[in-house]
Amino acid sequence: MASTLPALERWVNDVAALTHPAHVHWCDGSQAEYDALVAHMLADGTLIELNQQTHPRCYLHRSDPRDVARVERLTVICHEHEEDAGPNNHWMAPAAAHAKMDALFAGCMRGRTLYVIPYCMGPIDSTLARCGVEITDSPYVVANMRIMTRMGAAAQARIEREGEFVRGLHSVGELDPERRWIMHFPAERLIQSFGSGYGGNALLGKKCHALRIASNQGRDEGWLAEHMLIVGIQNPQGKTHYIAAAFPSACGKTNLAMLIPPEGYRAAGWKVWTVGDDICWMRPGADGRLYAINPEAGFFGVAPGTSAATNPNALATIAHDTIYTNVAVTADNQPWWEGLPGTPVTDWQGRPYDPANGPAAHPNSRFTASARQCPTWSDQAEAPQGVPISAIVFGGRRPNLLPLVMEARDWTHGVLLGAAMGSETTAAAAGAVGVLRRDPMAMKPFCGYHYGDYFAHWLAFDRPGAKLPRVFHVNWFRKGADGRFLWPGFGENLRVLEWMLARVEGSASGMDTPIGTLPRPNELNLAGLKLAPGALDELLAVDRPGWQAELAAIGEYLAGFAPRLPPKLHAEQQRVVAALATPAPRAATAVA
Ligand code: OXD
Ligand code: MN
Repeated sequence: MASTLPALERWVNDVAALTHPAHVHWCDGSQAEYDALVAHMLADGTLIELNQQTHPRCYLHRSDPRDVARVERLTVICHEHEEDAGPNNHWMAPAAAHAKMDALFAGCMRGRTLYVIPYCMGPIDSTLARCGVEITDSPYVVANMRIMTRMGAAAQARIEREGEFVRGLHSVGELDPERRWIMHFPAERLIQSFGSGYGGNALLGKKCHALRIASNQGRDEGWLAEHMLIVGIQNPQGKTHYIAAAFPSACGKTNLAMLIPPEGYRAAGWKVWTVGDDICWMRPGADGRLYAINPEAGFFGVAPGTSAATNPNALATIAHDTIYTNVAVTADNQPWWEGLPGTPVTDWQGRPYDPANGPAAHPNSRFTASARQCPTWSDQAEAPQGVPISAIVFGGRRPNLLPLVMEARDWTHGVLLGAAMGSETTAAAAGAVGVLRRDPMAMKPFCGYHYGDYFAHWLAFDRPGAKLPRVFHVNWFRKGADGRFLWPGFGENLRVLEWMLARVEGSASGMDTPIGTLPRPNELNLAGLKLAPGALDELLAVDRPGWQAELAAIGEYLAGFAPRLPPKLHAEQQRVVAALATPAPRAATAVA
């Protein structure tokens, strides 16, 4: 018997009976097991050794070129009733989905090894953590799961103690895009993924469990599973505030989580601590504050754009013991992507590099590295109780209108700011890039139930005794008339975070406007920063006609969630509409 938990043993046996693997391997998560898997993958070409002098224990995986990103149109939430999945999800009836998946899985592991991966999302001894078991026929998935989760014997022991786990069944199948589905069965706490080896579709602990299934678990149990980084900002007095921030995929979460303070800040003693770069689980503590854990143990980050200038901490993190996927390589066999110095000789598909074929590295090429390798990894990241959150930040890629930063007047307004989030699409998902789409709380691809119910769940945290974080909205991507970014971003974003923390501590008054509280221009520390003339005014301006149109568009978007749209959220949108219709008081000079 491989497990003392009959339900786990039975499920593995049932899956083996359906898929007919040649071998079954229960993963213990040991280094020896990882090394053996890597050796096996090097031998069969799944992994390619990179330059071991410059990048010790780093390997490259080239995926099937038709399998390079999450596929939202094939990602399905199978609630019993379609209304429960909401207009924000693709839906299939559970019985139909099971029939489809059973047919795909039948005999699919013939000649392959079935790996059983027990894992824990979150610190192994945290009551906020939740466990799962992924079954897969991909050794690449096993190796990535070992980096991304607490995987192996300790997780299995917890599962056997608690008797509960999320089940995830994955097979690469034939990697045929026509035979690819990523199905979620929230009521059964079950995931089934077939036909893809790409991270977000195949490392089932990440998006499938920690967001789509966990959002359902969180709703049922009174917590939040969010697409957010968690970062600790330590001021020169030694006080650390933790901030959770939601941005859509490939909008800089990893960079913000590992931010390097500008020189003046460093000299003054500011420090930044990374707790997580992608997912955040939050729950109210006994003192009424929200406490957060990062359920992941590693980073599955977007490589292009990561450089010594943009994110030196990430570069240090991935200098060793890293799996690279779909990057290019240099003549001396180092990993390479757009944004790095040097020249690629081989592109992400293994072809001699030719600019006529497009970028050398795939725009969604990735690195997988243990969070422990990050120079700014927080000593609180393993704290079982989590870290208290002082501020929640929403943001997206908005070339115009949205100011650099604004603060919600209260929690309800904050929920509206999150629900109204929009962003230009990126390469993290298949489809057109650069198109504006609404992406509430950056959860559009990840919320495992009806958005209307999700907004209601958020609103419900505002209850007697709650000491909720302040809520902000930022826009690092605002462009001027010449099409250039108005704000330099990256480390300079700390200037904006400092203002937020001043608001949290009550030392900045801000300026009330109909859309929220903005910094007074003298409240942002701009010492040592060269902004283009007029840039700050533009970054902090409130374009009333533009906002009136935006609020109308938000209202129309939210109406799509009726009849489940919480009346309180509709009323809040109406309140802002009314505020925009009242003439600007003379003091609010930023309002045009
Ligand atoms: C990710 C994503 O991989 O959001 O984190 O796509
Ligand atoms: Mn993400």
